[in-house]
Amino acid sequence: MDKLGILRALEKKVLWLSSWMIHNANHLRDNTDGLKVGGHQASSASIAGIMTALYFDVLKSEDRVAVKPHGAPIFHAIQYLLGKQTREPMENFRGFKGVQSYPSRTKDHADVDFSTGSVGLGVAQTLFGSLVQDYVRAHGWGLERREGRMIAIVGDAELDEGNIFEALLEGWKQGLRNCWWIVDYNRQSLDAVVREGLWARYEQLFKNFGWDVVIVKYGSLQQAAFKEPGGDKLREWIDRCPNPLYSALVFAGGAAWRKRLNDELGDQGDVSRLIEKRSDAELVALMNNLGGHDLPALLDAFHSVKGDKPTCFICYTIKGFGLPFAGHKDNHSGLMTPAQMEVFRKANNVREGHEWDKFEGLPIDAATLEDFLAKAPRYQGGERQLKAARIPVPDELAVSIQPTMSTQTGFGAILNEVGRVDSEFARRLVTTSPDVTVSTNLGPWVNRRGLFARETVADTFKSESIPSTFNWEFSPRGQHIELGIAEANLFILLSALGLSHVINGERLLPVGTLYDPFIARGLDQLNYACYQDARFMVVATPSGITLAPEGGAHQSISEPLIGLAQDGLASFEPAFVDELAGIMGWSFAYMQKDGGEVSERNWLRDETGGSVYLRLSTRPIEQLKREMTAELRQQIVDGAYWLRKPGPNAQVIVAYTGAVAPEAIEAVGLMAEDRRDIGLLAVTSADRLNAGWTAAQRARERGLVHARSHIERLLADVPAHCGIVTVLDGHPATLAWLGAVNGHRTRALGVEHFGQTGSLADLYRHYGIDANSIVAAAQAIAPGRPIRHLKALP
Ligand SMILES: Cc1ncc(C[n+]2csc(CCOP(=O)(O)OP(=O)(O)O)c2C)c(N)n1
Ligand SMILES: [Mg+2]
Repeated sequence: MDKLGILRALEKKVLWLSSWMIHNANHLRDNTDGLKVGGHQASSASIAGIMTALYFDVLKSEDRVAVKPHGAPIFHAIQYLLGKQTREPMENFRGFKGVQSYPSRTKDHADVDFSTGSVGLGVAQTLFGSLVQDYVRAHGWGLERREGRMIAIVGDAELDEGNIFEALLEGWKQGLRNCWWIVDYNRQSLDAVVREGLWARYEQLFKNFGWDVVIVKYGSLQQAAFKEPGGDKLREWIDRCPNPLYSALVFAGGAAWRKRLNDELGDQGDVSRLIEKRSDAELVALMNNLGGHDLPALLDAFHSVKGDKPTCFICYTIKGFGLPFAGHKDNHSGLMTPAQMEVFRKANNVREGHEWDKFEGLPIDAATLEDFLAKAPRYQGGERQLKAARIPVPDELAVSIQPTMSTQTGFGAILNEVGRVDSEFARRLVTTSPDVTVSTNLGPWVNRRGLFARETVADTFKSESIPSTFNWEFSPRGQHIELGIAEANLFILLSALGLSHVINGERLLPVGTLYDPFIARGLDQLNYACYQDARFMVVATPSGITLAPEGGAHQSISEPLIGLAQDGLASFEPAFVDELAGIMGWSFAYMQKDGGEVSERNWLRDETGGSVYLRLSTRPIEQLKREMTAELRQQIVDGAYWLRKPGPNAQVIVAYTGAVAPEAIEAVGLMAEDRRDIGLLAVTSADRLNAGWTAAQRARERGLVHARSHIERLLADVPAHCGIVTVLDGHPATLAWLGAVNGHRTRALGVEHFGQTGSLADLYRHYGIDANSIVAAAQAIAPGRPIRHLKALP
């Protein structure tokens, strides 16, 4: 049997297994909750041919793939045939611990290169994955490995997602190579049939950005028919036929094709005979034979690409190809009925009870198929999920602390110090920013380490001897990747940099900066990066209403809650630069931990690691003169420490986070005259405190009776009647939960409404986070003698 025959048999099997997997989950498996299970038989069928050509022939071990999310069943079926997936999780598709609805690096225990799910993101991930591969190799790492192609299988409607075009532009700027986007051009989205002639817009667009475009429109049967007498007329008809009509005829079948073609091409000599001489079945085979379902056409297209130019393949397909609802515009969530499945089973020669057998019903013997699969180029290069050693991180990141300083300045100073020394740690650091490099204080680091580009570009201002604070020279050795203003790109680039250890086998320590409010602009991308366990540090600065004159459009309110709730991201908001230095040192080690399940004993993910979010400020505040002990550093990392420990008769404590430290300190100072036992709690990470508390409670409920979290220990001696005033420049709910730890009455101060321009004093007063408001809140929840200094509130 020749290769093509084997691939055709495997294509059939892949379609069968994917359809059966979905059928089994929806119709056969016990359904205990009455919820629809779902799965996309039609979208999967659409890529059966493309995926067969790729995984069984075209892909090499070093290639990396993002599969269209709802085509996951095809991916799982292929992995099963290749011996990388077992039957049980497939029987449990979309069930607990079963194979996932959308390919997942972390949840599928199979060989997933990039997770997908939120359409558009996996596509951009391949582009940035390729840029990162170039970065790694330009720095002289991993050169013993072959360069991989980064490949996305893209739904045509997926191309409506704007993030793809943001990525495309960035790819052009950075000289993208080795990237393939294979568009499943079935001309159907979830709801509808797509606009006519989209392919031509895409063709132009991709070419404009320096890509090659390969249109895989006609299958080999069609190509042969076009060469017959009258074939050119048939081809013209196909090219003229509107998308919805073609889809409808595909759905309607042979008789409908014949009628329509006769109506429009009858009595026209050669072309009429071309149609007449075919049976209905042959006519269907011919008209359905679009390039994206034709293995010879696909193999030819993929294998013809030489060189590393980015390439977009537009593969014409039919949604639901080979299934009863092929071409029907409502087929997105369509499932074959049990009766239809029965017909499909018989058509595939699958005996009852043998539905999961790998080679059941194929016209080729098992030994031949096994042998072919064992030789698939995809698995000829050893282990595909790579590992990289940890980079040693100094315990203490050096920084010289000025008497008055902001955390943002501190951040720049710390990186500047790191950049000064030629250590492995410094070499593996890579920074990036969407056009806010200078304004987030990365300038000194970039001056030392340079900008990255594959080709050297001199700084014209420097060569023209025009003085400038910043050296803007690009070279392959540079360690800062400058992005255009697109926060979505920042997070996908961080996602790609942060997976380098598993994708390229070379560890990077990525640090990305942006303004805090614009996290929301790339939030889905941030979530996506965390979901696939990429490891990075995102530094968001400035933040809150503290950037007062900038006004409400740039002031962030909800970001601390994002930091609290985002899985896979440890969030910190330090007030002082010595805290920041401790947190950053710890973070670079945390980013390198091994991953895996979060266990009850591992409350703070300290064994499994994750990414880190630092919310910083431009407000210069007076620094504390103190010794940074190991114990204090640990408390800072765990999320809080007593700046002033409350006495046994405390009536009130103030817990603050971040840039409002001076207000909290001032308020406590004012109150201390009358309330000697007052306490002041510095909260450096509401996120880690909260995670620890939740996990400790859960652990106790499961029998670990001695489990205590950091915040429980800190509050253990605070008397029951004591009130807590919490305050931060962000949404008050971030710290409001502190009262629930031990049942203390709590008043949570913060910002709930859009900010506005003003001076710091104006705004802190207006939003009620100044010292006066803190004192007033304390008076209200823990009445004592009125404080003399208290001013009337506005
Ligand atoms: C960001 C996002 N929005 C919406 C969805 C829901 N969704 C899943 S598939 C789909 C349509 C995709 O159409 P297309 O890309 O053409 O793939 P096809 O189903 O035709 O294979 C939509 C809207 C999603 N997964 N992600
Ligand atoms: Mg589509």
